[in-house]
Amino acid sequence: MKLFLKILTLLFISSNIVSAENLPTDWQLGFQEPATDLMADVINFHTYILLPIITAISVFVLGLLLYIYYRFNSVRNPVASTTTHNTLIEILWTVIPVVLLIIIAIPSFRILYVSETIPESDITIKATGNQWYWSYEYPDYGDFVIDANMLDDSELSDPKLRLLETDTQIVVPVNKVVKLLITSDDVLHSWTIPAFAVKMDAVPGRINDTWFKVNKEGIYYGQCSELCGPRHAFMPINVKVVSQEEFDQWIEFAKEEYASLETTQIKLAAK
Ligand SMILES: [Cu+2]
Repeated sequence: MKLFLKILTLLFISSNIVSAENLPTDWQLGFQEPATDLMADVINFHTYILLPIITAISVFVLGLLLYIYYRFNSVRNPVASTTTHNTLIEILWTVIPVVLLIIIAIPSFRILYVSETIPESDITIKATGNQWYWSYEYPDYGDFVIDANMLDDSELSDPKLRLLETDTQIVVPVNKVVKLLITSDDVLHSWTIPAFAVKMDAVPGRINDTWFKVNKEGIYYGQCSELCGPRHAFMPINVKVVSQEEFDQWIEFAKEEYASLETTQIKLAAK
């Protein structure tokens, strides 16, 4: 019982703890720190609405089971009840779950609506999934292509970045609405950054769109989240969020740097 209480307390506490960096951490149980208002809403919804409700339901059902096990076993209750109906209880066990589901549905649909409704965007980025790297285009700024390949373990600056760090990053300005167009060149992939509450399938022959507005500068990490082949776990996603001035400088650099490069795609096609 003590152990059970300890686990329950741990679960409750951990759900409120967020990791200090924009990285997953060892033994992490809660979410990463939110970098968008949307992710903050998702975490609040989880921690203050969903978790208390499901915990209360689980504890209540467990309590009932234990009580029945104790009170109505053959020793304490040798003559079994022949009751078949209880209208009041039947109404209660129908109405209470309906009310609970409505309480859950209202904030849940609100979050879903916000995530699906793209506000007027300041910048558009197109992300294309490839086996097994992501390539990015900035259609507002010319026709350069950035390929982001995972760094090998030997190239990492920090071992914590294993399977997360790429050779090039996409850069976006802070506090600006970024519209993301997502597609694939081969099979299904999924573009994800947990701290942004963004996860969108990359589907060949189709363009999906989503958006994010990051409120803190920094580097954010994600990974392909749709099983796409043997190197599915080796096509991470990096987003560097910087000030508008730094972004303007970077765009000038990127136009030169990546326009002249033979992209991985062209290299592969030539093989
Ligand atoms: Cu993939």
